[in-house]
Amino acid sequence: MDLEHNIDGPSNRRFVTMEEHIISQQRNHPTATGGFSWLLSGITLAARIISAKVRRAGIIEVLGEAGDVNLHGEQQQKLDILSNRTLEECLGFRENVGILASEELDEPKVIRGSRGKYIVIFDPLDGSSNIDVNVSVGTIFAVYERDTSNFNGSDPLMDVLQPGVKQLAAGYIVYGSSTVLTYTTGEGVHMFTLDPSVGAFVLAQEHVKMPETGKMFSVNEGNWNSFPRGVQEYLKWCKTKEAGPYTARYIGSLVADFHRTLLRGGIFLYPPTSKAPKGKLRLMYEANPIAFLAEQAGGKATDGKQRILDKQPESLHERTPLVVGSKGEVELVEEFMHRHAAQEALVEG
Ligand code: AHM
Ligand code: MG
Repeated sequence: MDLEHNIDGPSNRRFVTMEEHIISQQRNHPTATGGFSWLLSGITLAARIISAKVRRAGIIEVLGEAGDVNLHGEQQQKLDILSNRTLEECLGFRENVGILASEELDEPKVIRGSRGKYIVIFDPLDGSSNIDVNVSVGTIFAVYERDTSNFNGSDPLMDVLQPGVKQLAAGYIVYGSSTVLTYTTGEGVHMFTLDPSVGAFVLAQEHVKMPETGKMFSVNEGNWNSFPRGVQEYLKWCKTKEAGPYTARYIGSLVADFHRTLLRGGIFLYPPTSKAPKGKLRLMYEANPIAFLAEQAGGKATDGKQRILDKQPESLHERTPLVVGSKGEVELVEEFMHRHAAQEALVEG
């Protein structure tokens, strides 16, 4: 997209904000009403507020456990609860948002009985335990359309349980050394940096492409003993002379680990383990939006058996194994997994 020619008006301004970018993208869709950009601007507003709270976490005493009492005798609130409330408030003002679902809510929430046609599902502050040690955290979101034939008092959970392939938009915000927002509406992946001096997300990179291969793996190897054999064999192979040199990188914050993988290439894995036999990460607000972004950037995402975006969710908080990253690297892991699954089947048979 040529933004210079898409954005009207006399301007010598050298930057494009996220809101302007969305509007200019919508011009490619003559039937668009602007409602969708209104919704996404609710997410950018929440992201700016959460970013400010994350940056001031130590100062305003929102670290630690909810329920603690701070120096002033006030009830402390965990930053992930505050982030959740911020998203609920910012999106709740958008009359076209019908249902919100979040890691912090047991069940989907219908907004003021609204008939809004969009569903927003989010992890308000992923990796929040990292915040106590000043490591990057993030917000992840996915937007779906609600089945309007279901408006008459149907169970909102039924509206929410859609496979990732139906996402209209997805993205994340990483609160790292700077705050970066990355989103897709199915027309490529675009990246913005929060400029604190103007309080706006400014376009940093359009049509981000993930390198097709990349010798970097990202996995919690502390769980090695309970990884599936195929994953163990892939990781062993990465460390051989013939394959190497690979680099290991693991932050333990999905958004930050994925952000690096998107830009540098390589692979992120969270396989099933004995502690989390179905994987640790959540399908609806972690794996699906990340998988949508990965595919839009030319990468791939699988649970080891099937494409993440094709999985039909059974529940809001269900977990999934996740292997995501450069297409070539994900296919290599798939090969290792298939080979070893076949060998194991032969032994069992
Ligand atoms: P959370 O939603 O409780 O923050 O957990 C999700 C996080 C991800 O950000 C990260 O990829 C993963 O947990 C790390 O898990 P582990 O500490 O087991 O390696
Ligand atoms: Mg999370």
